[in-house]
Amino acid sequence: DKAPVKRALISVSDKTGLIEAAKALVELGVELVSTGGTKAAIAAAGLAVKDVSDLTGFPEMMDGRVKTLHPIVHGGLLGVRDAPAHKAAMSEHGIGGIDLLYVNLYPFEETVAKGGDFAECVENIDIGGPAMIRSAAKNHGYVAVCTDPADMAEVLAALKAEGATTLALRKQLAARAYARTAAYDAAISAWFAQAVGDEAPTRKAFAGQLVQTMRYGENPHQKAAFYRYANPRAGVATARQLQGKELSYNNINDTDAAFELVAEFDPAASAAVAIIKHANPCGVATGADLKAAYLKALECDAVSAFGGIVALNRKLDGAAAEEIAKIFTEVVIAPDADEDAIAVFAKRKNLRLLVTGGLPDPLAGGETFRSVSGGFLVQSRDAARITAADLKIVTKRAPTPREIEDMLFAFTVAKHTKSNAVIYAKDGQTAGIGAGQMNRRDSARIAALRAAEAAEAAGLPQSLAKGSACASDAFFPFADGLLQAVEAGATAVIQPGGSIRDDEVIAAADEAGIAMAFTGTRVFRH
Ligand code: 93A
Repeated sequence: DKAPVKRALISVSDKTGLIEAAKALVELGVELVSTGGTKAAIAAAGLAVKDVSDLTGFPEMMDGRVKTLHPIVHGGLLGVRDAPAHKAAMSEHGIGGIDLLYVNLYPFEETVAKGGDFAECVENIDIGGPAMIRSAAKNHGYVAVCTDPADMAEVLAALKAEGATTLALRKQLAARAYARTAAYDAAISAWFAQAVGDEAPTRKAFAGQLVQTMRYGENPHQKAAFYRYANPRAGVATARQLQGKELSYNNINDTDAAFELVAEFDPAASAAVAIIKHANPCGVATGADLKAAYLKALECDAVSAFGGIVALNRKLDGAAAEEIAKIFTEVVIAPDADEDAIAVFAKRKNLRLLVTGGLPDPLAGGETFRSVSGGFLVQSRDAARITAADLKIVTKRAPTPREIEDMLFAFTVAKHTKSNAVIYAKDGQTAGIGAGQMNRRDSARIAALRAAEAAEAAGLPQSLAKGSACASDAFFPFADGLLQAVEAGATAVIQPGGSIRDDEVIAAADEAGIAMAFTGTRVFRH
């Protein structure tokens, strides 16, 4: 899989580092071929270099619009070196192989950024450069393609060390090359779309496959569409809808929140159900079966569950479906559904049933995006997973094994709840959820209120939070939030720790006789 480099084609608009690279290649015995300006620069440094025109027998023409767009160039980049028919074509037409391509493109993005007029921007759309990059990258089996000085440095290092590039390196370079041409074309289409006042081309430019256009977005005056990555992981974007109305923008957003949450619970260990409203959980529970888990999840906040999204971590069965069908539910999502469940839901025409064939991997990598005015934020997925081994017990009293289970359960739910998140949980059931508040004490208070009201609705003598574990997605900055949890009935607290007032908070916990553990990991979600 080693490929030596006998001939290199260099065509660069940004000539930074060009001479150094050309010199290094010449020293390695590589023959250089270049386009007009690049050739002039290399020749001026006293290095031997051929003109592309000498190869093609055609001059650069039409203001340079046509200089490398020729079968001699593309045949040299695309020819499969050990395919007999390709070899024959190369010798018949006098096509010599090009083993290394170094191209950077006309400065389109820079021209737009500096406010170039329409004609100037159009003239800076590079055609021949991307064509060569794409040819070379396609033929990575034999050709190394570089689109920036860092790529060149890697290739030079490989040539110096081994006199050849490895297939692994050439594949990496090809992947980067296509990312570069994709970004370049995305920049062109975004600029063009803006210039002609049409947003549709921008949507087309997303590296995704259109799943559906929605009637509207988060609100009726907003337009919306749903895309799937070219290579999606299991989840909402790959789900099959078995029945019900078309999914709305908010349905999809909420369903994703529900499914990502329920996927945290290993289906082999227990059944798990999450009920979501406005992208926040209003009830989460595990149980021996889905019906038991659903009833526990529902008990947490049956009022909010109305019109919610229900996600399950196991194949939906008839018994669970019967319970779910008792109240109005927008969407149900599960890895699969059995015949009984499908029969139960068939009577509920409006209920949307989605099956995915699997659960999203909570530990998977990948990125999440968020737009900001004039740009976007990218971060790696929150794949944090806290286990008992990660906990640092900071109080005099250590948590019991049962408390530890409740703590981990509550912290997992907190990870999927908008900040500030405070969760009370007991016996694999959320007892109270406080989400999306501007201060942690309010979240603790709301969670306590929910726990008390849920108990009242269920006719229980004491709050669901009695004897619960309390999770906080970030540290308690003061003791007041913790005291709120103690007052609600929590006997154990799990939180990241790391406040400058940790000592105060720990002292308050000790005084109240509760157990507390630090995770060292914060799980904000905004
Ligand atoms: O106008 S082009 O799209 N037509 C071409 O055939 C072509 N071949 C290379 N632009 C073309 N290039 C670009 O010229 C390269 O991508 C590079 O950015 C630039 C280098 O030109 P020069 O060597 O004359 O400075």
